[in-house]
Amino acid sequence: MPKPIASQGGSEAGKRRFISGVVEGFYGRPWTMEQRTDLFRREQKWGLNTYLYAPKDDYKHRMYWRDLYTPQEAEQLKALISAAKQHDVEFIYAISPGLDITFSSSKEVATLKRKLDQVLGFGCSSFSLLFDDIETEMCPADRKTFSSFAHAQVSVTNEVYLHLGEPGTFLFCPTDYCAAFCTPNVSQSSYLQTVGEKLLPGVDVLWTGPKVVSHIISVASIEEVSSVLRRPPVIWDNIHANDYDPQRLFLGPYKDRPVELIPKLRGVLTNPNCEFYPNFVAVHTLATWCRSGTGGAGGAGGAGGAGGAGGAGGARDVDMSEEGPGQESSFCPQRALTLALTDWLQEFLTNDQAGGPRPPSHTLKKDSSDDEPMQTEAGDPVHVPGPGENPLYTAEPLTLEDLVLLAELFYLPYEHGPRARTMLEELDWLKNHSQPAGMGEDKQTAEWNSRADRFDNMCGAVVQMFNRLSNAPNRSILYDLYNYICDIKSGVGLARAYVKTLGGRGRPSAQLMNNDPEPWGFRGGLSGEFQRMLPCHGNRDLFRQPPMTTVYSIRPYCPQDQAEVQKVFREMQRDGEGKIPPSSQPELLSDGLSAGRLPPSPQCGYILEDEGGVCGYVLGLTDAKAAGTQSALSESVQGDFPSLLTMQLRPRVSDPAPAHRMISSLLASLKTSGSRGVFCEVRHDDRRMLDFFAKTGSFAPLKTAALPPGVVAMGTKL
Ligand code: GDL
Repeated sequence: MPKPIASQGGSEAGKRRFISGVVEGFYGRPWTMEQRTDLFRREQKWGLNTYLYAPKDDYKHRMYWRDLYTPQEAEQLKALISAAKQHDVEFIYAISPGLDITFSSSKEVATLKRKLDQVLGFGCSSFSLLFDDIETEMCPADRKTFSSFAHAQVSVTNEVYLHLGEPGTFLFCPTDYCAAFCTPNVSQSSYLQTVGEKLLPGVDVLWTGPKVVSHIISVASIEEVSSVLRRPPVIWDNIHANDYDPQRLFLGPYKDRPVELIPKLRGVLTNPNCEFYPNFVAVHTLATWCRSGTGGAGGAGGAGGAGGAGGAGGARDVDMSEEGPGQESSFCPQRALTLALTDWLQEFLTNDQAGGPRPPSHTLKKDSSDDEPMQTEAGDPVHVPGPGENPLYTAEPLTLEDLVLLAELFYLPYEHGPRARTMLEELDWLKNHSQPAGMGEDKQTAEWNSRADRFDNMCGAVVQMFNRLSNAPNRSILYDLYNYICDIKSGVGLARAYVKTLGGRGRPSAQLMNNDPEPWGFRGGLSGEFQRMLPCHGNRDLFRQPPMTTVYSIRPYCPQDQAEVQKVFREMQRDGEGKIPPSSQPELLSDGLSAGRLPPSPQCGYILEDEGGVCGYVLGLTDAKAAGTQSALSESVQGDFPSLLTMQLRPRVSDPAPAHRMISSLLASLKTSGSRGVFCEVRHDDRRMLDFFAKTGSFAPLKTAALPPGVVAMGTKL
C-alpha cells in the first residue's frame, strides 16, 4: 500500500493558499490529456493554482468507480499528475461513488480506499469525494446503520480522509450543493447542519451558490452557508458550464461575484464549457478576478505563483473601474473580457497544425526567375494565377472586434452581451412597427427603413466574423466553436431574411414562408418542436426586461365556453379600432363560429385565460366548405386552404406571445386532422388582427377576387 500523506491539515490551516482554478466536472466528453496539460500551462501563466479532476462521464470516476486503473491508464494519470506539479498546479483527484455505493458496507468502503490508494501511488496527494446528482433515498442496509443520508456520507468521507493521512486538500461535494436544493432553506437544512457538525475540520465543502448555475453569488449568501457548514466553502462555479444545453456556449467574463467574496471563501473552481478551447475567456477572467481581490490577506492571486506574467497582466490592469472616481470596484468584467480577448486573439492567429495553411502569398519570397514557380516551405510549387485567371483567395485576418462580437453573442447564462441585446431589441421593434403585408413596396416609414438597414449591417458583421473565424490559422479553436458559430450565422440569416420580407424587399416565399423549406428553415429538430409546443416556450427571453408578469393559460375549448366567447366577440365588434357600428360591418364567414351558430371542429378550439378570466379564443373548422360556410375563396384557393380559423383577444392582452402559442396549437390540431392549409378573414379596419397575422411570419394575404369589400383573407399552408 502506498505511504499515506503526512498530515497537512489542522494546525496548518491558517497558511493554506486560496484554492483557485478549474474543475473538469461536466457531463459529456472529457478533455484529453494534452488539453489538460495545456490547461496547467495556462493556469500557471495566469496565476491559478488548482485543477480538480472530476469528469462525470469518465467510466472510472463515477459509473465504474470501483474499478482500478489499467497499467496503461495508470501511466497516463501519472504523467498528468506530474505535469500538474511541473506547472505548480495542485492536482485534486475526485471520485463519485454515490450512484450505487452502500455506505454501511465495510467491503464497499475498503474498495473505495483501494481505488484512492492506487491514485495516491500515482503521486497524487489531494483528493475529493463527490456526492452531487445522486438519489437521496438510502438503501435498507444504510437506513439500518445511519440516521440520515448526511450521516452516511460524512461517515465514509471522514474514514477515507483519515485513511489517506489527512491530505492538505480534501474536498467534499454535498448532495445539497446549492441553496435551491436545501429544505426548507440553507440555515435550517438538517442535511447541511449534519455536514457542518460531523465532517472533520480538515475537509472542505464544495458549493455552487444559490442555484446550480448561480446568476449572482452574494457575500451574505456565503456568510449564511459558512455558518451552517462551520467553514468557508470552495465555490464550484457553473457560470460557464454548458453541458445542459447543446446550443449554448459561454464566452462572457466571470461576473456577478463581488471580489469581496474572496476573503470569505476557501476557493473558487470554475466548471466551464465542455469544449476545451473556448474556455480561454472563462479561465482568464477568473484569474483576473482572483488577482483583483481586496489586496492583502484576502487577495487570492498572491499565492498563485507567476501572478499572470505575460498573461492577463498584473493587478494594476484590473483596477480600473468604469464607474468613475469615488467608486471602489477593483474588478471590471468588461475590462477583464477585453484583456482575455486580446490574449485569445494571439492564440487564434497561431497555426496549430503541422502542414497547416500556407502563409499568405504576399509573404512568400519570389524566386529570381519569374518563370519558375515559387516554393512553399514544404517545397510544393505555389499556384500563381496567370493573366485573366481567378485571383487567389485571400483570407481576411480575424480582428479583436470579431472576438468581442463573438463573446457578446455567446455571453453568459443569464445575460446576452450588449450587441446581442441590441439585435434582439431591434428585431423586436422592427417586427412590432412594420406595416401589414400587402401595402406595396414603400410601405414602411423612413425610421423603419433606416433601422432595418442598421439591423442588416449588424447581421452582416456576424457573417463577416464567421468568415474570418473560419479562416483563422488555429483550427483546434475553430473546430470547437464551429457548430455554435454556424448556428448563430443561420439564426441571424433567418432574422435578416424576415426583416427584408417585412420591408417588402425580400421575396415572401424566401426561406421563412417557403412551403417546402430546406431543413435549416425549420431549425431545432425534435427538441425544438417539443419546446414550441410547451406553454413556457419564449417566457424566458433574456433581453426583455422587466419580464412579463401576467400569467396566461391556454386550454381546449368546451361547449360551456360558448357564452363567454360570444361576449368577447360582441365586445370586440363594439370596441374594434374602426368604431364602426356592428350592423354596418361586413359579415365574415367565421362570425358564425364566434357567435355560436357553428361549433368548431373537434379539438379545434382554444381558450386563453388570465387572472381576469377568458381573454381570448381561437376557433377553427377543419373543412370550412363541408361545415356549410359559403366560402368566398375561389375553388383552387379553397383546395389549398380548406380550413378556417378565427381569433379574438380582449384589448388587455398586450403580449402577442400567448396568442401565437394559441394559434400554433390550433394549427397543429388542424394539421393532425389532415388539413393542408388554413385561412382567416380579417376586416380591413381591424389593424390589430391584420398586424398580428402579418407578424406571425407564416400567414400571407390570399389573392382572391370574390371577397366582400373591406375584407382581407390571409392563409398559411400546414
Ligand atoms: C451540476 C453538476 C455538474 C454539471 C453542472 C452543470 C455540480 C456540483 N454538479 O449539477 O457536474 O456540470 O451541474 O450542468 O455542479
